[in-house]
Amino acid sequence: VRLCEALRQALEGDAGADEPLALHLQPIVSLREGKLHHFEALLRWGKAPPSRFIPLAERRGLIRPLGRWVLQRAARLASAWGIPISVNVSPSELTGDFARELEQVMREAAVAPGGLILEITEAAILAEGTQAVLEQLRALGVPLHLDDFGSGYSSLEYLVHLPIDTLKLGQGFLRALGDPPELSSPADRVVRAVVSLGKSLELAVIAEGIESETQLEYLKGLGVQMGQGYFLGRPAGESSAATRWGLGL
Ligand code: G
Ligand code: G
Ligand code: MN
Ligand code: NA
Repeated sequence: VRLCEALRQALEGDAGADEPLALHLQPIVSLREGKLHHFEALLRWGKAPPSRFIPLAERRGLIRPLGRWVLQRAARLASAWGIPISVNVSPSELTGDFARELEQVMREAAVAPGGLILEITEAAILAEGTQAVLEQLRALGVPLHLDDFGSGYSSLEYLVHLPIDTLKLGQGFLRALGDPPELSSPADRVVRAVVSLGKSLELAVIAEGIESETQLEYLKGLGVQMGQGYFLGRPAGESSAATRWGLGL
């Protein structure tokens, strides 16, 4: 309950809040040119890990205001920097008027179409009642990236029906491959199969969790378009990210 109260204060931007909310930004890089493609926004709140306070926010009915805070902040950065930013959304956010609220946030911050990207999980797609919202988001032209692809219960059917643009290949694949990646191993075969699935469905692929040059070279060799991971850039606060990537703040 105390943690919940503290989170509420942080959300209200209370001067009394011990720990303010902050966004960290991690680059997603196009592998061929090594160029920044967009940033993923990762919510930070003091030392508490998101795996702790996001479920708390969900239980306590704070996930909508928290998600809104993230979207507004990300929208302002995307607008100021002229770089798209992807935002993680929980299944419970994709209900009701979410699409209209997002449209309003984008309008207020004057974000270009495509300037805000949503990262959704397989759980969100399978959850009751999210389909209508996903269709509305499609109608608005909001890019949808499927996060942690391959880590849950993939029902491949939805890839054909849903307005997804991009698959984010979960870190588990690179972990399973070993470093250097072991060719012809089961993990290698699965990764190749997923990359070719992406190609045939005309979905871009982002490989997550790239931690070394050998992993990067392996993925480039497979024709994976984009990557994310400590080797390409760690998550950093707003001003560090702006400095590192030469963006005006
Ligand atoms: O770097 P990292 O520990 O921050 O992220 C851990 C998890 O928290 C990831 O699965 C990520 O998707 C999730 N996460 C990070 N920021 C947000 C956010 O703003 N909203 C939601 N719903 N999840 C987030
Ligand atoms: O679930 P999602 O993909 O949204 O979570 C992203 C998480 O992955 C964040 O916690 C981020 O800090 C973490 N992350 C990003 N790059 C790497 C990496 O190269 N290695 C590891 N171990 N974690 C990473
Ligand atoms: Mn993500
Ligand atoms: Na992910």
